Amino acid sequence: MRTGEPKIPLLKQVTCPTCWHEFPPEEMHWIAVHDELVDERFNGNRQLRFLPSRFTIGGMAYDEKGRECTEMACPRCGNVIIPHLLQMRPLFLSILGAPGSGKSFYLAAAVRELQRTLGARLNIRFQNSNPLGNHLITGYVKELFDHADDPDTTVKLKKTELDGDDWYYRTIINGQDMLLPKPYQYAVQPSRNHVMFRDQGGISRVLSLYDNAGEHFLPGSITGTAPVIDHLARSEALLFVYDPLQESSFRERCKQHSGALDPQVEYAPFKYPQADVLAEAAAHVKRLKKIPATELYEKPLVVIVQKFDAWQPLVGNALDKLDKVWGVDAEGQALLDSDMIRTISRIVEDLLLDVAPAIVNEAQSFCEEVVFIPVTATGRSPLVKGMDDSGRPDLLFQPGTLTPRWCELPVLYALLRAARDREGGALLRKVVRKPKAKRKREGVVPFRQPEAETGSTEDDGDVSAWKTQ
Ligand SMILES: Nc1nc2c(ncn2[C@@H]2O[C@H](COP(=O)(O)OP(=O)(O)O)[C@@H](O)[C@H]2O)c(=O)[nH]1
Ligand SMILES: [Mg+2]
Ligand SMILES: [Zn+2]
Repeated sequence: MRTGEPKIPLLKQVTCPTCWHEFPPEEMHWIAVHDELVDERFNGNRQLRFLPSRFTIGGMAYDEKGRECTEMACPRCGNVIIPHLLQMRPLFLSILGAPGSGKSFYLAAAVRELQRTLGARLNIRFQNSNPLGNHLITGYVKELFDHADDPDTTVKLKKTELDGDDWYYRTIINGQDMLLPKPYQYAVQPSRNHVMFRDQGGISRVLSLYDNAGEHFLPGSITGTAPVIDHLARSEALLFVYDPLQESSFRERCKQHSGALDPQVEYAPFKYPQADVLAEAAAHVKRLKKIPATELYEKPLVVIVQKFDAWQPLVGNALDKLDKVWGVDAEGQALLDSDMIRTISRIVEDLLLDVAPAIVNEAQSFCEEVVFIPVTATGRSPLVKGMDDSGRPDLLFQPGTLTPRWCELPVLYALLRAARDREGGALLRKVVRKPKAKRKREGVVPFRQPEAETGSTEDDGDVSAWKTQ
């Protein structure tokens, strides 16, 4: 850490984001560096994981051949534990949804938007905590958002596999082969201008995101040795990616509106029963949490209504206020207008109730708090170029031409609720509106809008003065 950075104390318990084992830091294993030191527990396929007894002055362990180690590992599953997890509490966020709903695209766009906006405009540092472990997402972001030298290049993302090593961690626990989901980890901390910079221990978090193959959420696909979706029960919020274009009623409604149609409206490459996928996830969470089927789950469910670019004609500009729901106040506190998010959520919910009500009913019978957030990961329709191996139209995009919208909001919504300390400090705070007349009398601190997007620090009059809660 640079000098002048506040010291964050060590946590009393570390949580492994791969197998969710909780253990005190003194039980941490280290990964041997010397070639000859392999781990019999993993059939000799991995470097030895061990409890060290000798350390360098800098606090690194020595392996038994005297080599200095740099990486730590979970004593249960053996996967790498990043140093941030010793100091910052984890915040698990599960991304779930049917195959083809746009989860991988969403994840890439969300990470890219969070990287661009948090540091520059919300006084929050969003750091890639695990460059090696996050390489898949970094690759997605690069593939979709980096301009290619050749303007005719088109790309698509690799399909998330059911058991590929890029997505899952294969290990042996108590002699049993296990397939565990890989977390993608990012540290979120207040930056220098944030009001909580000097006191950030309790509000900084390591975000752990999971990208499963959609098939894992289909009924009957979960087994005891592949608890690949058990992260659902650890999550602070469940992010359900819903693709309205998979519903024939929704496609019909889109066709009634003029304008260029997304190829996925003309022909849906995927048509999964998405409400059933959510129902299966709900049943799984309730089983793990031992909640009766009739009770509601306490964590929020964010239904991410994907591919907004394609269904935008159904709502016109009614959702555009989402462009201005975050900013910072005069003290540097990051703010989120969750009331406005809920207002927009009701518009989206009404549309779904009218056109494809099953998903709304399922969501309402799962969680106490449900919020519908529209997003587009691409801002535009894909191009169709022939057929793929499974006989579906091959959907491609020109890299560097994508313009995501609102993809950061589901994560900010989860941070608003979860990144808080016991003394009332918060990484993000909810803004409360005051009646206009009262605002004038009290001269409340104006809310600073994201300047690059609005081109001014003035609001459109509706939210001219904000106050934190
Ligand atoms: N129109 C539109 N299409 C999208 C968007 N995001 C993804 N898609 C399309 O949906 C397909 C499935 O997306 P993907 O992220 O691979 O789905 P996953 O199986 O849920 O991970 C992609 O091939 C894209 O063509 C979006 O924001 N807008
Ligand atoms: Mg995927
Ligand atoms: Zn573990």
